[in-house]
Amino acid sequence: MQARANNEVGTEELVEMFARMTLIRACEEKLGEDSRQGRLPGNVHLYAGQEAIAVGVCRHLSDEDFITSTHRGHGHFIAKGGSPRSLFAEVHGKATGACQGLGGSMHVADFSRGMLGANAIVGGGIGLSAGAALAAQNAGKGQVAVGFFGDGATSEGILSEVLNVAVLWKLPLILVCEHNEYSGISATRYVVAGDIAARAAAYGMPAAVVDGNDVVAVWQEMAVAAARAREGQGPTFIEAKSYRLKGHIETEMSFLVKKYRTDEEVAERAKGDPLIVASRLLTGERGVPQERIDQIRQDAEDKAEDARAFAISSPPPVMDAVISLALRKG
Ligand SMILES: Cc1ncc(C[n+]2csc(CCOP(=O)(O)OP(=O)(O)O)c2C)c(N)n1
Repeated sequence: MQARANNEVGTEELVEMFARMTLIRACEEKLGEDSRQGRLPGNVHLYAGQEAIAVGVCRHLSDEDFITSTHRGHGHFIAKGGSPRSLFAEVHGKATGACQGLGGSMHVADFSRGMLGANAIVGGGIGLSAGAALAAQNAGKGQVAVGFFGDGATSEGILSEVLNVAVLWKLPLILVCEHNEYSGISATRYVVAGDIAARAAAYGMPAAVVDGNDVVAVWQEMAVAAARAREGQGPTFIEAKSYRLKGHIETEMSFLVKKYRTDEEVAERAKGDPLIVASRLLTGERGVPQERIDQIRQDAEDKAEDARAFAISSPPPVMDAVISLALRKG
């Protein structure tokens, strides 16, 4: 996807992005239900509320480009073109999953789409994205790499190392910090010192702060960053400000002794839900009929339900596969 000369997002482009965001939300809602009902072998960290970031960024990427993700990786997986069926099957721990059911929610990956994996290590994806960017630079085919990470991950030392080397080597790297205001169950303002984007600027990396609830704003910023990377001008840092609508993990209220944010705060911030922002823009300024929006929602619902049914009816991993994959050489 190329940025248009005037950097405007066309209406059909916006419809496509809204559809992808809606699909991510439908998948997250159903995986959340599955988690609460005890159907999953592990926890899920849901991406709901941050869809505009993954979609606005990945819309500029092809299967040849790379992304690395976080422990909140379902949205990145779908935004990069991963199939809902392989996502659900993986999260349900089934043999038909993206990683044959051996990774689970925090390790969803699809190398055929350039999705190099969710990552249980906070900040772990940042280093991998730099490695992917170096490989892309060496290949010389104009590929780029994107590293997604949370605001909490900016306190990890790996970020400083990557900022430094990416600027020195002019890597085709885009670092996307998803600032959702919380680092686990701690408010980020208590655990992250200073200004996040200023850290990148201090290393000489162009840094932008963008409204991460506005897919158009993200798309526009990423258009500039991707063009810079593809033209060999080096890395860009994007801090996208958003809000995590769900818990840190879906079942957190079953063990937390005290709430770390008020219901009023969540309700207030839910008014800025990126899906609401995008659908308002489509039906208002862009004149898209409400029926088309409703149809997109229904399609997303159907795809997510199909993916869930597929996962539930799929077989578990077979022990032979576990052993042969674990011991595979080369
Ligand atoms: C290296 C490391 N330290 C601590 C943890 C435990 N942990 C898991 S998620 C998380 C919070 C991460 O916050 P942030 O990067 O802002 O991501 P968010 O959960 O807000 O998406 C922590 C501390 C971990 N998984 N890895």
